Amino acid sequence: MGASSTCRSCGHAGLEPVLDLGRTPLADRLLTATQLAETEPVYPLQVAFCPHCSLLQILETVPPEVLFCEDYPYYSSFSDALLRHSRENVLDLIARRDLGPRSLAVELASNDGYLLRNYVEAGIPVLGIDPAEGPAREAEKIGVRTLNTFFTAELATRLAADGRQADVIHGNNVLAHVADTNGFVGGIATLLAGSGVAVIEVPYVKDLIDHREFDTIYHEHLCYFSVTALDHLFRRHGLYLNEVKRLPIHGGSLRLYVEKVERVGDSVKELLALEAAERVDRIDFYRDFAQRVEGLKTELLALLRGLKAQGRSVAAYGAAAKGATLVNYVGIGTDLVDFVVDRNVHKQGRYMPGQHIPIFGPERLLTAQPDYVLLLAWNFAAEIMEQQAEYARRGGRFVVPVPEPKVV
Ligand code: JHZ
Repeated sequence: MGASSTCRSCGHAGLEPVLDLGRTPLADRLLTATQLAETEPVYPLQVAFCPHCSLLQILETVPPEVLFCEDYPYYSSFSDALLRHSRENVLDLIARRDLGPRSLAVELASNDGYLLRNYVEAGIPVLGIDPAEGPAREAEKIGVRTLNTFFTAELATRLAADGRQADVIHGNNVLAHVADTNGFVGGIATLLAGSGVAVIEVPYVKDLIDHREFDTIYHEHLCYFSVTALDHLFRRHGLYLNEVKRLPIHGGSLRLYVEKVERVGDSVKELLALEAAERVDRIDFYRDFAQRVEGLKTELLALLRGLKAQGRSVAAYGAAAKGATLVNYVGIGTDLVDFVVDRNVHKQGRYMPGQHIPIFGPERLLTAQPDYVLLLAWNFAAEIMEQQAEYARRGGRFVVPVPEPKVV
């Protein structure tokens, strides 16, 4: 663990620096009141590009046990949009792949069972795998059988040896989180049945760069994928990226359909061509990113300071991991934002890392009625603004920070 100087995917040694976000605390390490007095661990957050396989990545690897095991506060089921998105994905796959009671659907990083529950409802056997204790317990409660552990190449070998190969393997927002990228993808190849499909979602690096989504960079996210980088990665393990869809979720994601048989479709060819045309596979594409991120910081600070100078009160919505990067990099403390609200009960009563902004339930927006709410979970802006219609009706306004800070 610690800092690496070689590419996480291909091992190339000449990584090119792209962005340095300084030393930041861990994004999901929300503090209890007693922890406020303790020194918080901080880690360097530097982003670099591999000119050999095109993978954008951070250099620091924080041990996964520190990031994901005990007290991991992220529970997928608090977003209705994510639940809908996952359900549609599953129903589509059941129909397309003709899945039934003799099939097996496995999810890597199954969290609280938000996705696999849809297979359980349809009578299709499932296995969830997730190292986070709290979410795994919730999954079991709703009937989603879950192994509370990390998915590794060894675990894949054991499951396959037990005759448990999967017809579908889901992996949503997990590939970027694993330190042993090749071990993980090799494990997918082992666990996947010959005719099976791995359906993997990752945030898309082109959206990150195009829309200045720098706040999605934190220590949990080790890699930021392009189709070009993914194609290299899967081929190394005898897997083929045959179909890809661009999705709006999380600020712009890719859904990848990966199989053992090579039949690369137009969707993949088109995105590979687009990336080549826009030079996503070259350092050029990333060169001015640091400067554009710096620009966003200046604009957002000016906006918030301006509101404060006019005597306006500001709160924030979403104790999201990305919110931690945003408040720490931009330097937003309780001088600018009074409190954060979040529907996730496991986050309420805690404090944002680094800036120590207190977290409450969303009802606080109506009792305190701040003049503005900074949307730290801007990726769910539509869902949140709809829920907060009453706050808006009473005159409240929202500030969206990304891609350019604006009041809506
Ligand atoms: P959210 C998550 O990151 C988790 P985060 C993870 N790190 C990852 O990889 C990315 O997604 C892709 C709350 N909320 O999911 C819930 C409400 O309170 O955008 C969350 O705490 N009310 C694995 O943490 C937060 O906002 C609502 O109506 O950056 C959103 O966090 C909704 C919709 C959300 O991302």
